[in-house]
Amino acid sequence: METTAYLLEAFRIEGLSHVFLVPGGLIDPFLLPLTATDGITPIVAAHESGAAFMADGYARASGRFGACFAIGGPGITNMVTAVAAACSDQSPVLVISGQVPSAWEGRGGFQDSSPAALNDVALFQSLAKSSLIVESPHLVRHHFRASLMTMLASPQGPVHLSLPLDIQRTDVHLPWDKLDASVYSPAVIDPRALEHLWQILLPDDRAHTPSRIVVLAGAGVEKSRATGDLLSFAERFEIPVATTLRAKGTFPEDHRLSLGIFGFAGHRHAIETILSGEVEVLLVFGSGLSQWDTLFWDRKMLPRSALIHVDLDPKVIGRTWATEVPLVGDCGQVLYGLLNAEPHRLSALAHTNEERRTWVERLRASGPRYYDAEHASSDAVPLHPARVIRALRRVVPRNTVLVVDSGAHAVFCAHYWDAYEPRTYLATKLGPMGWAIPAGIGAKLARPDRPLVVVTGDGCMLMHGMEIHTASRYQIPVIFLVINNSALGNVWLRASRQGPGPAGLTELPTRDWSGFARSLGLQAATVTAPADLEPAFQAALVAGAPYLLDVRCDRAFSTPVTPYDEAMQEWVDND
Ligand SMILES: Cc1ncc(C[n+]2csc(CCOP(=O)(O)OP(=O)(O)O)c2C)c(N)n1
Ligand SMILES: [Mg+2]
Repeated sequence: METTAYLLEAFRIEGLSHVFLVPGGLIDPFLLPLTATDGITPIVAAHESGAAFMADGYARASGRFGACFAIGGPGITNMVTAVAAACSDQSPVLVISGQVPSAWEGRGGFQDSSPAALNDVALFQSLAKSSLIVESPHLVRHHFRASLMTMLASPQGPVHLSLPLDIQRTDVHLPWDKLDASVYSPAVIDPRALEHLWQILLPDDRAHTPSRIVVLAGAGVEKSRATGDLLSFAERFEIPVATTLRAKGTFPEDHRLSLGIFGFAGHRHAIETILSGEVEVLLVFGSGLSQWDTLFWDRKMLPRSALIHVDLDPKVIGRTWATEVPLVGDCGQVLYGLLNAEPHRLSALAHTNEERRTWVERLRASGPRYYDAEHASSDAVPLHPARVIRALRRVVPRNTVLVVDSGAHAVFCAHYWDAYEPRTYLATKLGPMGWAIPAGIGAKLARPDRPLVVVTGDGCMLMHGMEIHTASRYQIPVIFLVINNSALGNVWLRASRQGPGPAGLTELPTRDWSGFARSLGLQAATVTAPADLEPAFQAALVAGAPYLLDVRCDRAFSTPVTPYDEAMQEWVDND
């Protein structure tokens, strides 16, 4: 079988349904097999960054991996930001680029970006987990398999494989054996560390048994598919759960034990509880405890008795805070270990359930979960983004996937949208503007069974808005909600405090994004009045076709980040 057909067949065996590309001479041999591999549908994006962002969105929504193709040289360099975003979020994305024939390397050939010329393999070595060129037909299967293993092993991340044209045309004779998850992500946990954890939860001196235990769940819980076990653990022992923003949806945000988000854009219940000084044990599952996840490294989050930190990446344990119990391993394994402990331990831990239940009830009764909760019903015209997001949440089904871009709109989504399941709230850590537009398309292809809404800004539309054309071309029913505030809003909020000159640099002319969408074959509507929001969302939902809503908002509303800003100020003052 030819290399190109072989790789696509391997993708099919690994469970992919779609791959993303922009064609070109250096990947011409893929064209025929791309249209002739049962079960694999190729999606041609407008721009290579779009193709790679789509693969990233596909990976995040599916829990499998994403694959994209580009020519070497200008095609693959267009993917740099997308690979950086996948790297920051440990998203498994395979980038395959074509290359001039091996015998032409460095000899002045058109678009030669081989190691003897522009060297795109070296370019991606600093961004991807691996970046290899296949230099011999004997290495096709080996390098391909090694790339997939590297991509899928924890912590996951993007990989790049460069295939010269002569290699694309050679034959591979070995069969493809489906990769075994127990090989690339073995379930290992040190039993001594688990024992140490039990000693903290149930000390020999029972008089000092902690009752105020809180879980802070990060993306590691989602990656290890441990959300069910986290729910069981919380319910069995009445333990309140906060998530990081990145892990939004890992714990249902309307659950009686949910505190919401802790950290950037976080919720009042989570922030006030974790900073209260009342927490005795803080169990952190699968979070790198980054600047955002720690409310700007706020020391007040440290518990009275013990910080327990579970993560697959040993580098992040102890990076931010000293840790009582460092547990290197898979969150799912640790939760399983806790839930399946000896019966006497389980009943001893449950002894303090009643105390926790009253504590959590008090926390939740202390006031609204949201900061500035009244903004969600604002009648302002132009519209308040908080009102837009709450109205959207009311209209769309519970299982909707929200894909969120970069800007002030992202902060309103983080705070005012509620997510109930893992992989239903997709956003990046790196924050490349425009990511959500193509990532949403990839995510919808991975989860065709669910409604999918992309929330983006007018600035983001200027960067990658052209990809709505791809949704239209393939009739992929994504709803694109543009928070159109005639500004690079997030930056404008800061710049406007410096005067009209700086503010002017961040203002944008008001554009008719509905008109733009219609010109590309989408259905579209412009919303200017609060009362029109819900009918507009209903119409977009029933259309069953790509749809753009241009929602006119005021840029002057500040984002719900007051506690974060205060924590930042304290940090600046003290250090
Ligand atoms: C590629 C890239 N360039 C610049 C930035 C810095 N930045 C972050 S948010 C933002 C403005 C986004 O504007 P818009 O899409 O209109 O969203 P809004 O803030 O108005 O909601 C900018 C310029 C970025 N995150 N990514
Ligand atoms: Mg804007």
